[in-house]
Amino acid sequence: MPAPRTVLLTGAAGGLGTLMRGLLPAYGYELRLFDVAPVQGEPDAITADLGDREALRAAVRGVDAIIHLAGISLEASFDKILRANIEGTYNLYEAAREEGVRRVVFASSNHVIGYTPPPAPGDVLIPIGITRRPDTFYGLSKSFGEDLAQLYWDRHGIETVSVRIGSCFARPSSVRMLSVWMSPGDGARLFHAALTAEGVGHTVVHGSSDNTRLWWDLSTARSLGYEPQDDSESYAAELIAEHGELDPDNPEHAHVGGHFVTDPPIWPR
Ligand code: NAI
Ligand code: 15L
Repeated sequence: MPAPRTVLLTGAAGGLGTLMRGLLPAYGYELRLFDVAPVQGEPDAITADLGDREALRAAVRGVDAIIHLAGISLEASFDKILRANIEGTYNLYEAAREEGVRRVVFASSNHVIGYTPPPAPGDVLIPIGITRRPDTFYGLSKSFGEDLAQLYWDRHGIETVSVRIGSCFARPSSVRMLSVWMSPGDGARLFHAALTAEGVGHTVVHGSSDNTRLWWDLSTARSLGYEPQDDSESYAAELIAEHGELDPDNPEHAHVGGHFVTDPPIWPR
């Protein structure tokens, strides 16, 4: 596969999309931007909903690869998740198939395995193949996205790297994030590896920095060529002084999904 150059970035107006708009061009990518919200300072960005199949098809036409970040990024009602994350991701893969795009990087989430307990210090890290235990309709939609990616690889030969992102923000803001944080710089390194690694088929990876308190195994991500450079530990003293250590008897702390596990479900539909 020739190295991709033109990349469609969906969700370009969001937090992660904004970080990646700043970082990915340094790797030589030309980004085409897509979001239902206007992208500030980017008059050429495509403003459309993932439900608009014609707009999506035009958006993917001619790109070498897609980084799919668009969607609802937190828990929401099932109907909203269904439209944006489940149908929206299906629409994206259909557009990729129709237009011959061969590589997708899918923003999956740690909430696919949110009910998993964190490993105790010294225990084996959580492997990528652990049974999925979504903690929300949101996590369930990311699990669907991973299965959709597998189907489009097996049936249509579209390759995907599904990145189960921990927390990708400028800096960690909770003690939990000391374990799951992915620095923006490491996020860009991982997306670049996911765009360029050869023969990925459908590969699922955990997405984090090389944190001292890491909960999951990054070896699958490393096998793509990802070499994380950052560690959240430099924020540990400050965050622990403010919030205290995680308490394994607190249900929010006893699962990797954190408050997603304990927040009340969002009803009605
Ligand atoms: P965000 O909520 O800031 O950005 C999501 C973007 O998607 C928004 O700009 C929104 O307008 C757009 N969007 C939502 N529904 C849409 C639709 N129907 N059509 C077109 N655009 C739509 O979220 P963030 O933090 O930037 O996350 C980006 C992606 O990465 C999301 O898919 C999220 O689930 C995933 N992710 C992010 C993590 C993080 O730490 N930031 C962790 C795990 C996963
Ligand atoms: C996610 O999947 C969310 O999109 C993000 O906003 C964070 O909440 C992150 O997970 C997390 O678990 O910290």
